Amino acid sequence: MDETDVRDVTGLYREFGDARLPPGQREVERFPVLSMGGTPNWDPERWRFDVDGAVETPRSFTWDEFRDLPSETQRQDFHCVTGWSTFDCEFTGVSATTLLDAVGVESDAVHVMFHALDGYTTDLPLDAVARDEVLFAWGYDGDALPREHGGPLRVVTPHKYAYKGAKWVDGVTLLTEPERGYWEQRGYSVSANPWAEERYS
Ligand SMILES: Nc1nc2c(c(=O)[nH]1)N[C@H]1C(S)=C(S)[C@@H](COP(=O)(O)O)O[C@H]1N2
Ligand SMILES: [Mo]
Repeated sequence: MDETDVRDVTGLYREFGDARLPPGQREVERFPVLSMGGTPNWDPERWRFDVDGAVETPRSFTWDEFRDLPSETQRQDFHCVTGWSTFDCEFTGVSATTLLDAVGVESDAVHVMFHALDGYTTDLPLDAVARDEVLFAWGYDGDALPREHGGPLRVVTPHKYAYKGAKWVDGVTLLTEPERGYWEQRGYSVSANPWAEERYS
């Protein structure tokens, strides 16, 4: 990919802290795989990506329809709550702002739940989701996103610990009251700001 097509958002840490590497993290060279279970199967013909809840136009995208949404490539850092960070990942996909604009968020929406093919869920406040740097990514470093990293489609949240980025994502629900996702029900932070070390709640 042409360098000029990549938007570098690795400087977003300045919004949250002084150092690119958040406190208590160590940088790793390779991109580890961390999943609670196995890599789920997906069927491109039957796969649907559902956006529902407090939205003006609930949508159920086929794979082709989702791929037709405007997309971009960003260079991002990735911070796992277990203590490793990897820098300069190039993800290609649809930004959350693009997706939310496509469905129209209702005025009483305050929170978002992400759903995934492996049964994983994770939640964030709407204002933490409605950012250009939150990507629904299908590409990684110029190739299709590897299946173990969440292909065909995953969320990446460079401003949050990476458990906020659902791999194998297949749905998003806009909520009028907060609900807790898989790790959030098990004591992990809802807000998950790495520069404030919000690991547990
Ligand atoms: N569906 C799903 N998404 C998930 C997970 C998971 O187990 N299932 N693990 C989370 C955690 S804790 C991290 S650190 C990242 C790991 O992404 P990676 O395996 O691509 O490094 O995915 C997050 N998203
Ligand atoms: Mo993680």
